[in-house]
Amino acid sequence: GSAQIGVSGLAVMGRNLARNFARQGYTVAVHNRTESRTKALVEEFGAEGEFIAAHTPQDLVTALERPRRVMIMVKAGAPTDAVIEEFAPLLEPGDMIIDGGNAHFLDTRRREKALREQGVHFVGAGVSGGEEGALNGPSIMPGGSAESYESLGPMLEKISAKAGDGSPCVTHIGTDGAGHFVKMVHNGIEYADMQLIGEAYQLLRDIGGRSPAEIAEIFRSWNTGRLDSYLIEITAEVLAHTDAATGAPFVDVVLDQAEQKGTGRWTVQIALDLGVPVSGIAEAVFARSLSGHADLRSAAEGLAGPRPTPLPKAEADAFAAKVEQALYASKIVSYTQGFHEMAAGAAEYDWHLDLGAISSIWRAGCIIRAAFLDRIRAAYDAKPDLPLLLADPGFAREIAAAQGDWRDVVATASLQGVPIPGFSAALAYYDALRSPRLPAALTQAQRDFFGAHTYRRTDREGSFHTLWSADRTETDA
Ligand code: NBP
Repeated sequence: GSAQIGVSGLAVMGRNLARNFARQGYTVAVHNRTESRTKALVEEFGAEGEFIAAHTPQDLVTALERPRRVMIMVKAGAPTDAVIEEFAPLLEPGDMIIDGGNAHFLDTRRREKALREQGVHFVGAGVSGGEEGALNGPSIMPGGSAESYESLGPMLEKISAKAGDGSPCVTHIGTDGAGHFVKMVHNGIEYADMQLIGEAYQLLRDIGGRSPAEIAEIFRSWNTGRLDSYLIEITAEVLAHTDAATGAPFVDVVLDQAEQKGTGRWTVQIALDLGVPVSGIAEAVFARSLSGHADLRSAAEGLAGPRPTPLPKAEADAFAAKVEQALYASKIVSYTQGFHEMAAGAAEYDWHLDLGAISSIWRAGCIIRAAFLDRIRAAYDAKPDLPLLLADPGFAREIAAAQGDWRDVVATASLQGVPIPGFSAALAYYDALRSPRLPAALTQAQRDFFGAHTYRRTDREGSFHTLWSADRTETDA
């Protein structure tokens, strides 16, 4: 065979990735369960490069040079297993299967282990950036063996997005499921970013008294500063958009019930398993979930509480500046939590995650791309084992400067009855970490009281239990 790569699964993502490879000069063998998609790709885009249309998995494998690289881009879950089962018997030791779908990293670990026994490299690769990214350059997070990256890396570097400094937005993340794990956390952070932006919007609207078009202008100005990011940019575009049918601001005609495909939920589920407090990401997932409970929301209609009163015009600009501070500080917190989850995942699964390199491959090609990621990169460059991102001297200084406004915004929202779970959870996380004493001491005492769960003391080593139902003397546990 003469093709350098095969792509099986030619819905939006697979088709665009195949075109991206072809445009970069690779010969691409293409295959899809339903053959009409294969035909359509070659008919519509065949002129963009060298494609070999494969009727069957065997045809695809035959078309490939060795070691073979088969990228599968099908619906995550059972379809991925089905496609792996079709290809695996056709491959030889040294060949590679790359799963570019949104697989759960525990599935990727299982698949990698099974294929390794056969000598086939299985590369779970997170691919971010949606269909546009797939075509013009995604951020790619490949896991799998270091050996597979030697063969695959240069190709992925070619098709990947390039950061402002020209470096490719792909790096070998780590073995087995590391790539899909990091992609999962990326998506969790994306949920948090979107939630925080949503809260800023609601504050500017309900308390700031601004129209969607005015808020679009505010976001545009923020986008020239430290919040410069793709999500802020598209938020401004959405808010400036008018619904053609009604002439109303577009955002006002969209039903306010958010949906989700699951990666944010996974981020929180795994964080719970790892014991990592990702409260900001969790609030973002819960906020989507709450919005979708139309039944609960209508049952709550008319419950007591304030309705926000917009500030006088003269105060609105100052308020917007405070919201920017609160948004930025909360963003630092949600990235801190996401990076903590990656460090904990690395410890649990024995990966060597380079957190600075990971932040730098998110600078282009993915949904959370932002100027901010250069700052994170710099923080890990300065201190690769940084235990707490927000304690990096630069971020700590910015939070110190932002916190007065952050507290003001959270307090104002609370008094006015505007829900901002992301901003408040972020602030609570920050204050809890800073607190010299936490009520966890009381929790431990309660646990010892009702369940003899024991406690440790501040003044002596060891575990202790108080005989609560007897004479309340303390015993060594
Ligand atoms: P879909 O997730 O919609 O999957 C459709 C593809 O899966 C088609 O090629 C379909 O073949 C194939 N397929 C299914 Br469904 N069941 C199959 C089976 N049992 N055997 C063989 N093929 C099967 O495609 P997508 O939106 O292009 O996404 C592909 C992957 O990339 C997913 O894992 C997705 O989560 C991930 N992803 C998507 C985006 C995005 O923006 N859409 C972004 C990042 C990652 P058919 O044509 O014969 O039905």
